[in-house]
Amino acid sequence: MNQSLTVYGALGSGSVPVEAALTLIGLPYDIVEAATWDFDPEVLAMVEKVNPLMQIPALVLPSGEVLTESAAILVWLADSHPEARLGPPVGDPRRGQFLRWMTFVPAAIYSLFWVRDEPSRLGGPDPAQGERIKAATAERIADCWRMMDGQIAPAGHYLLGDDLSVLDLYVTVVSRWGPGRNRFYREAPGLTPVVRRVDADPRLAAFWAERFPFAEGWER
Ligand SMILES: N[C@@H](CCC(=O)N[C@@H](CS)C(=O)NCC(=O)O)C(=O)O
Repeated sequence: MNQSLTVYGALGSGSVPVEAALTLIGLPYDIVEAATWDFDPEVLAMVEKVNPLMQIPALVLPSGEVLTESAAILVWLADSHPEARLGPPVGDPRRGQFLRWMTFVPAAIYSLFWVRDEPSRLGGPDPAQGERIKAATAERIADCWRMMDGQIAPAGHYLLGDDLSVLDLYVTVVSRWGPGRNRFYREAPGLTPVVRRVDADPRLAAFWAERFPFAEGWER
């Protein structure tokens, strides 16, 4: 039996907040690099063994149990390692809002990338239709960030207070995707200092450089 955790993930992908949480907790893990969006049949066949949807992230536990769904993995990690203070525990008054926003990010925003990354999945082969889908989903994502910004007033350095939580890691990574960070800054000025703080967290500097590098013009 493999004694360590294995993350099926990829550079810049939804596995990055999971890997960041593992880094902050200090848990060793192996990575199976699997950029699913390249549609390499060998990579997809490998991922399918742990996730029939052929999506990353997936976390394989030493027992062989598999967890999929980024939000579930993040909440599970926070709950399993209370000493790392990565999320309000059951009974904490912030728990409801924690679960609310941990669900909102994948339900309202992340799920749109299934079509954004490959618009022909819903729009067919017409490139013009693909462009319309890209533009419409960009607007929807921007609306969602604006709505979230209107509903959360960070009560400390981070979204839920003074402890960095997996919600901060999640929003920081997902807001780097389309329509891009500059748009996020415009739509969500209240959340902006938080993601900038997480981008600049010295505990994650080496991790970001390796797994989601700040390349020239990354904010777009
Ligand atoms: N609901 C899933 C979504 C995962 C997801 O969309 N992952 C992307 C990479 S960031 C993927 O594997 N896309 C390939 C595909 O959907 O075919 C989660 O939150 O983990």
